[in-house]
Amino acid sequence: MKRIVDLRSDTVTQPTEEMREAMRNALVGDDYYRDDPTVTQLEALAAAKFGKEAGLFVTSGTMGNLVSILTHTQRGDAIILEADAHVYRSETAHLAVVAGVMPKRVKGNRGILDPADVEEAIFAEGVLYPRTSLLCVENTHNSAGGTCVTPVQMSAFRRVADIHGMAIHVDGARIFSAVVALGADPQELAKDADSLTFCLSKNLACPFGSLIVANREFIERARRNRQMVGGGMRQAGIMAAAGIVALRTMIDRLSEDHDNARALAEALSKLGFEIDMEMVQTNIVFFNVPSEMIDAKKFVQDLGKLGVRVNPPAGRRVRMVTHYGVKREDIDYTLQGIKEVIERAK
Ligand code: TLP
Repeated sequence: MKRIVDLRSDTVTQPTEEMREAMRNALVGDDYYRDDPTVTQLEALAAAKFGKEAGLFVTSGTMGNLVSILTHTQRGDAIILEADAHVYRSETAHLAVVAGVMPKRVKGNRGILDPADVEEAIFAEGVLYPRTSLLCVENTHNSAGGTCVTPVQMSAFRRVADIHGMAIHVDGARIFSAVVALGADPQELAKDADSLTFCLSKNLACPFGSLIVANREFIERARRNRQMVGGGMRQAGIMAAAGIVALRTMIDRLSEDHDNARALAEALSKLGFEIDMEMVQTNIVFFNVPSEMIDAKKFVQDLGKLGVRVNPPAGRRVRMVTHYGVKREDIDYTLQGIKEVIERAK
């Protein structure tokens, strides 16, 4: 059988055997009545991991971000986020359609905001201006190539936020990649955030779900907002069971994905692809396909024929994501395929 290497995203991961077993055996109940012991356990575990009081199980990263934003803001508020933040670019405009907030985009350096620029972006006080109630920080930053926000940078955001009465939400869809790459304590990384969302269904390889962690009062209000957007769940322990396994077994291994991404990036660079190696910090590799080498669309299509799956390029820009389902031999196979494809295009 032809090898398939799926580099489209870490969302393509299959659950581990241990997850499937835990899901099959999970104790469940109606979570509306707070009767699902497995959901309750996962929420407590997630909160403890980040040193927060409480957690809330939600269906997706998008829902986690939306519910958090709804809980922090009022309609008509402004929120500050990095210019290419996932919340802004890739969440179907829920900021506008559902939350009714105004995004104020600030360009970061490789996705990382400068606190001085954040401060400058805050609207003045007065009847003319929206209230700037929230700063959203993405860690790791997806479209900047999986770059990490450090605890020191978080503290600098906190100082600005405190001066201006702003809350901080972290879109930590891949926060555990930052934890592992920085060698940081998750509590240290989360301590300056008022709320944080992380995903189980990406690099941690679960089939479903994300969590919001924050203080108890925030989580109670977030629970109402989750209900409002249709995210109230029943016997969700079936899903939560996989999350409990993930938090125990899938974090330390992320360094393997990071090493694979690094190896892939270094080889791509040697082959003549344009790549900013400083952006390759975790499991995401972005690079440009030089047009004189091959047309980027053709490059992706030809790789697909060899079983190497990659999302369609944005112009000349291609993304490859490493994950639990990609072993070192798959990276070697991918590189072999890339060499073949560019050789044939000569
Ligand atoms: N990222 C996905 C999607 O863009 C399809 C991907 O393949 O990378 N925050 C960040 C930083 C994300 O990367 C994503 C998803 C989300 C939020 C949303 O999570 P989901 O897909 O669970 O709604």
